[in-house]
Amino acid sequence: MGWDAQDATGAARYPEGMPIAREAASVALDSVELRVLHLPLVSPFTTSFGTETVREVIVVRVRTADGDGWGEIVTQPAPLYSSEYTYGAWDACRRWLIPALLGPARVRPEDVGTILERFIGHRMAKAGLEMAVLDAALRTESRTLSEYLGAVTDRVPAGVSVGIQPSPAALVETVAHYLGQGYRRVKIKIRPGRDIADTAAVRDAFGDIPLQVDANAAYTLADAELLAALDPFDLILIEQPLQEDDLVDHAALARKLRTPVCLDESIVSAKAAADAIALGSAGVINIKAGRVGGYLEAVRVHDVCRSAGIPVWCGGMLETGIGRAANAALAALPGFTLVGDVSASDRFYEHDIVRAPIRLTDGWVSVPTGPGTGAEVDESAVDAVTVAREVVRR
Ligand code: NPQ
Ligand code: MG
Repeated sequence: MGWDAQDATGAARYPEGMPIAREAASVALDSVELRVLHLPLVSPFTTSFGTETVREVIVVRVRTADGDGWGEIVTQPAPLYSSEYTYGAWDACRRWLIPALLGPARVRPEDVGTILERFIGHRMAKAGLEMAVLDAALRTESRTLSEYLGAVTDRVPAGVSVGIQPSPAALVETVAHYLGQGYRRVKIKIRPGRDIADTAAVRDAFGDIPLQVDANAAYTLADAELLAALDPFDLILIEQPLQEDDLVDHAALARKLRTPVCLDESIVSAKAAADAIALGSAGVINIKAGRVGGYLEAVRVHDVCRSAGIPVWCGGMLETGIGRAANAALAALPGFTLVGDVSASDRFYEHDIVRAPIRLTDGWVSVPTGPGTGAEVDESAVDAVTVAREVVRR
């Protein structure tokens, strides 16, 4: 590497503007198509910020002189997990991001971030556009996303994220169901009032299984003593206990807990990861390409963490088969030493929009071997769940 992983203070640093070693073909974009899909969930998914019964998601199709590429914008209908939301991303894409992308005659995937850099935020929107360009570019070269990103394995262990259930007893039943399917690590969602007893119920029922909890920012530093009551359960980690912008409070909390603190919502870039590591706010980091603005920035987060000795795992956003394939490729990078929220499509969907939905084999997910993301989109399946569509042309 041409840069120092650590500065004089020992803090992880990632220099601005460092050229990326990986390089894919450029594509000549003709148009970008956006669709809002409504994909029914097999069961409601409840977190500390609410319940979803339908996955509203945006898929992106870029059309190029040499073929199409598909991406996915992982926003939710309302700005509850992050400030982004479906029709905010939609508007940012049609009004600003896509016209900027259609400016140059040709774009390489590595250029997308730079072209969109002057627009602040909107990382999930940018990530979905970059994914579609990456998919199109890699397909022209018959290259896989996993090879391009630097994957080192051909399968990744599958973990499951279990939403808040009506009762601790119902949670035990639900967890039993997923363990029966072969999942190798369980994450349960917690919120104030549904934390200690739920965690205790799962430990009591299943003993020593690999277990972690996700609070989705539902607590404050004043809850430190309560959260310390999770320590005896020997959890792998507690994910995002405090608000997105509470890096200093997360550092204070981490000093009071034996359970490692993992950040999700707070880590919006490689710079944010470096800052969190420098402050002692995170002993573990969850990487989601959407949250950080794309798979290329996700690799930069991975690189920062790996240099600093911080373990990472691949998060999930209830992706369709498109994002699910890409996540399996990302999770195969060497720094992903913890089991991620990499689950089978049927964890969330009865009918995915791809021809070969991600499935489990003995608790593992295969890294896709087809060109681009490796996902082959079933256009009639997409049509059947499309609720809005717009094509932006140059
Ligand atoms: C997390 N995901 O790690 C999230 C956040 C999340 C798999 O636990 C609809 C669409 C509902 C995306 C609920 C998992 C969602 C969503 C939660 C993402 O924090
Ligand atoms: Mg999370």
